[in-house]
Amino acid sequence: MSGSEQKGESRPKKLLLVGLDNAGKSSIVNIVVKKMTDALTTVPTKSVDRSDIVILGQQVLIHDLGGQQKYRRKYIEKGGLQFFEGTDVLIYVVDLQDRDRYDLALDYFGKALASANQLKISPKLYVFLHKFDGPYLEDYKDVKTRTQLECDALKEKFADIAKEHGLELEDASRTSVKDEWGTFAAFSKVWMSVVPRIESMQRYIDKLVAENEMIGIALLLDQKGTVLAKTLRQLPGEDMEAIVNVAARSVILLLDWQHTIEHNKMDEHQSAIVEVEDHSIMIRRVESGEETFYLLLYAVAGSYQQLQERLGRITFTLETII
Ligand SMILES: Nc1nc2c(ncn2[C@@H]2O[C@H](COP(=O)(O)OP(=O)(O)O)[C@@H](O)[C@H]2O)c(=O)[nH]1
Ligand SMILES: [Mg+2]
Repeated sequence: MSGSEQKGESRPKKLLLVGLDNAGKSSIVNIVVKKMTDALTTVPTKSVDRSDIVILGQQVLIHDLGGQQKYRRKYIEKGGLQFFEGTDVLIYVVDLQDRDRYDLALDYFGKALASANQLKISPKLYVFLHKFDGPYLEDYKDVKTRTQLECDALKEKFADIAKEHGLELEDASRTSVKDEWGTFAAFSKVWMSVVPRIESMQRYIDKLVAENEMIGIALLLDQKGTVLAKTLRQLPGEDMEAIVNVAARSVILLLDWQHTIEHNKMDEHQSAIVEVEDHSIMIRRVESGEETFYLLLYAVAGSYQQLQERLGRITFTLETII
């Protein structure tokens, strides 16, 4: 047995964001950390530079590797290898709107993978095709511009470079700071790979929404208000993303309410309906062993009463899964 993989020891996982300068790495980290954790604070987010978060007891370190030329040289030259050491997940961010530097971006990706090869590590690889917004998005939607084809070709090039280095791309997602939940969703695949429990949670709430027409949104949060999983039903004419934001913010109310109201005031169903900005959101406590989670549901049809009746069964299953 190898000594490097000690059982029961949960060493911190290292996520490395790599990409040229200005690609959007810091912006992505800010969004993800904010979406995961800052539903907790009513104070607007200060520019977070947090790179150390704990998800379900697993410590995750997020390192953002500067992409300016002088640093790029430093990272890939001998001696700079320590930046890649111990990387569990490498997220490569490329600016879709910076077409002039696609080749440079691909080149840097190849060099980063060469460093991984040299260290004999095989991090999970994700590519974020970032800044998928504004004029680029307009072009993308317009078939005549062939931007979609160009985007697919770029993705293929990343996949090919990965293969050349004996690695495989787990996923390539289009992301934008203008779609915060979309960026969060792209990142949730990354969380799943470092914290496998999240995957079963996500699968469960996907199923929950798929099987219950009245549920428009389901979010699963931990006790600190960290969003662990999210599913939403796309409904024409409804801005579901906006409601997700409202729902996530209802956690603030939840925690206030926890502080002011005794636990036993929660009704026998262990649930409560919170009114936030014209929307009713149902929050249900889920106990699993020593841990407490919260399931947030937003009903688009039917009543919460109907939903509540089903919830006993739903949360029971959830408790056994997580
Ligand atoms: N249009 C657009 N601009 C973005 C996006 N993400 C970041 N930016 C801008 O790109 C610039 C560089 O972002 P930053 O996160 O500092 O990049 P980094 O150097 O890779 O860390 C900043 O001016 C951001 O506001 C995006 O999704 N869309
Ligand atoms: Mg930066």
